[in-house]
Amino acid sequence: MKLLVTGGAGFIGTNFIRHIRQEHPDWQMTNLDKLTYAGNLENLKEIQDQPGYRFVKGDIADRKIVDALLSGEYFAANSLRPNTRDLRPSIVVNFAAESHVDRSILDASPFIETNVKGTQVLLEGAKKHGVQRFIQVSTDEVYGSIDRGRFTEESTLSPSSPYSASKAAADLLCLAYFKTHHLPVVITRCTNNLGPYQFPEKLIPLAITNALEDKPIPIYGDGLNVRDWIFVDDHCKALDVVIQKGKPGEVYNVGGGNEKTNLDIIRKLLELLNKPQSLMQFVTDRPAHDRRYALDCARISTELGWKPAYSFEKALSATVDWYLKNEPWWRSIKSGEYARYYEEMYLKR
Ligand code: NAD
Ligand code: TDX
Repeated sequence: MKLLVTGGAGFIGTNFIRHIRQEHPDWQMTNLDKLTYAGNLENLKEIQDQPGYRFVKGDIADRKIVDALLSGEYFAANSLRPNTRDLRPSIVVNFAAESHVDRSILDASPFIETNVKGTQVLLEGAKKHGVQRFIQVSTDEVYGSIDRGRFTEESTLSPSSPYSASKAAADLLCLAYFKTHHLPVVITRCTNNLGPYQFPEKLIPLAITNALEDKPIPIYGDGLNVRDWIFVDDHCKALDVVIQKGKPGEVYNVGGGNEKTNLDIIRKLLELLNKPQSLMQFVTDRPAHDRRYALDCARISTELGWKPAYSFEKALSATVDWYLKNEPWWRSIKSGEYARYYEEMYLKR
């Protein structure tokens, strides 16, 4: 297997690259990442010099670099080693995205550029160079909010934020390339991930790290919004199965089966960290804040035999442990450019 992984220096991409190294050491991987604020090569330090893995800094919306990578010319031009000529990827796994809803409310432009245009550039390159499987890593947010019941893969797309609208647009482009050009695209729509290496702008790492610094944890609205949480390892295992057995043109919902309100989570985290509940601070709600996400994941379990292994409790305590043990990782992020963004976001509320 020869994979082009995009956005591999971000949260889920990092965990995925580590998972593949562990489970399939013979698979070749090229990681194309623009290294935005969310990309961090520190995450892959132990892997960076291993044979079979290489990092390329670049933008998925840049036709030239995508074309050079998917044709294999990039490797021939950049290395004297003759065996690198044969590194033309047969599989694309597209994680690269602007991924934070709050940022998409402040400025949607990078979301359109990367999530929509970038995906289209990758699809076009994949079509031109005969890629055998194109995995689009999508999200449950494309369906919008649901008060009762669960979304199936056939549910209508009804995104609420510029982020989820850009992901829905990308999904529709992927399906159009399947129908029009028979490009073997498979889409996964996963619920909220938690685990190591998540950028501390997202609820769980933000709450853990703020609590460790005795800083208030902002709770949007009444804190009763519900998300279904999945440990990132379980998501990576689902993607591994989809790469090997997913049906072209198909969409697979991927969920952890752990519906929690934001308040449930923050209360539990403060308990685990032995910090006072008074650190919770209710702030103005996020505009168009989806009330509840819930997925029916029967297709991936019955057709591909995948099921999540982690309970929410196990996932949360593994995540807390990781942040406790990796303080320099999150401290360097929180003391840099991100600190200014956070102050601005938080003071606005
Ligand atoms: P992330 O923000 O942590 O990482 C995104 C990565 O993409 C970063 O390394 C960044 O540098 C890179 N990137 C951004 N723009 C790029 C571009 N134009 N070209 C190349 N690289 C670029 O995101 P994440 O949480 O790891 O999410 C990965 C994917 O999974 C996204 O597509 C997201 O929509 C999807 N997803 C995330 C979750 C979640 O809970 N985090 C759930 C479901 C689906
Ligand atoms: O400070 C906060 N306070 C708060 O109450 C933050 C950052 C979030 N929240 C709430 C909003 C949501 O109800 O917590 C919930 C989770 O928020 P996020 O961590 O921002 O995630 P969400 O908006 O649910 O989207 C995530 O899951 C789906 C990822 O960011 C997306 O990339 C993925 O597609």
